[in-house]
Amino acid sequence: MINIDPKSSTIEDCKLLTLPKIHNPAGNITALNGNIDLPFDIKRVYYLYDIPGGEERGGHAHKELYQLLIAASGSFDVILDDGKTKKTVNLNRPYFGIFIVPGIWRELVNFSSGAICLVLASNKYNENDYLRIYKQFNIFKKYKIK
Ligand code: T46
Repeated sequence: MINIDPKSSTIEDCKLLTLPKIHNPAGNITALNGNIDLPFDIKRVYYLYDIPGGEERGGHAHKELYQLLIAASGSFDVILDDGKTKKTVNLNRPYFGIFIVPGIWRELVNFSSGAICLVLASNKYNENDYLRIYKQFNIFKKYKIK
């Protein structure tokens, strides 16, 4: 299990992963095994769908949670922010996933019609794990970017 200090994590710790694809003329399959195809054990799966045009999701950071975000259908942009630097990752294929470490502010924007954001997460839902106010996120990071 990966272990990154959330107070000093940076956007460089977040990686765009190319996921294994089992090709089949009748339709492809991607199978994800925790701690094998992604660097954490999967404790929770959730997905965002029926997202109205122009809506944005996210707008928070996690203190301990590791996640893999996949555009299971359609496309959207993930803006990653470590308090010092930002980068935008476009997800538009079900065989790409953005691995997000704790201590990273994220915003999900530009959802296409019918987009589905599939999330594999390292822990069960815990509202105390969220930093939902940007100022509190900055205090949490204490600007200790490595
Ligand atoms: C993230 C992005 C990509 C639960 O009760 N259980 C859950 O497992 C989740 C994920 C959410 N909820 C409740 C909490 C809120 O009352 O569902 C409501 C909406 O959650 P939130 O405002 O956090 O939704 P998003 O789309 O802004 O964020 C979600 C995840 O919370 C977050 O971890 O990274 O998707």
